[in-house]
Amino acid sequence: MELVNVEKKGRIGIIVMNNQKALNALSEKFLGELNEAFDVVEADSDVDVVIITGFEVEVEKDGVKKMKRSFIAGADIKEMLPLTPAESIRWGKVGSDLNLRIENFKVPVIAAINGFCLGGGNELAMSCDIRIASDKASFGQPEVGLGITPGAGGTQRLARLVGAGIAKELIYTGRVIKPDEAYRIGLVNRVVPAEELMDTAIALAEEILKNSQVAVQQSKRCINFGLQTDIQTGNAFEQQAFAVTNGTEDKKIGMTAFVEKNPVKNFVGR
Ligand code: DAK
Repeated sequence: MELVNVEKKGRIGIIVMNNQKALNALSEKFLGELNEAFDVVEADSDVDVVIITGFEVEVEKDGVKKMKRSFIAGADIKEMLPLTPAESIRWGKVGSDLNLRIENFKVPVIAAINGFCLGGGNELAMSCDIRIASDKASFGQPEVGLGITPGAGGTQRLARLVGAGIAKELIYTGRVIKPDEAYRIGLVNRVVPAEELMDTAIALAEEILKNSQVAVQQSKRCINFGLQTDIQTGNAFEQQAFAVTNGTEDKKIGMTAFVEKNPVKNFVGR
């Protein structure tokens, strides 16, 4: 992969998007590499949480040093410009499918949003389980200003996350908002200083990793399923997950530790 790096820290897979020239704009090639990066972490059975973030490098222009960073500055406008309606369906499927893949990824995916998080970038971030923002990030769905609608779940996931009224305001205006507003409307879970972003995401991942991963993954399935159905069907689905976790070694480990007044040492993930 040229534009995406995959690193590993213990049981955390870290995907770093590194398409610096285009601020991580989502071209077909870049999306292909992002899929490959998810293939890598998916194939590694030791990885129980994934963090996805963007590049951050120091650059010098006219003798002045500054940080250049981006999460994803949207879908690649230069690639989209010549698309016909028919071509846009094939082209758009790659991005849409990747977001569904992330949303349904077996293990939790945390977006550590370090910079521009626009259009298709915000759509990808919203497909992640949890979003942590740097104070240098910016968010928006600016598609209508380019004459198109959001196309990779923006109208659907933004309305579900922040409510229809706020989603409509953001999408109709295309306004770009700062992290404090993103936090206020519930688009991100928290905002931290840029230099603390990765440590915060890793600490959060480690907090998740202390628990039973069967139970975490079953919880993820229940929440995602429940958001798309009525409460009775959602509760029935949850009952199934509860039954699954009641047959695991992790349940014995967790509950025995409680009853014997010991801390849980190690869950085994089954
Ligand atoms: N596409 C292509 N290139 C981009 C880009 C983008 N979205 N964003 C930035 N770049 C490129 C710039 O063209 C520039 O390249 P060169 O000119 O140097 O070759 C380089 O990155 C640096 O950008 P700037 O010079 O503009 O950098 P600044 O710091 O001045 O500004 C910016 C950064 C992020 C504010 C600005 O670049 C910007 O406004 N970018 C566009 C943001 C935007 O409108 N994004 C939304 C795009 S629409 C779908 C799935 C998804 C979508 C649609 C359908 N289907 C599944 C159907 C999504 C649509 C979108 O995301």
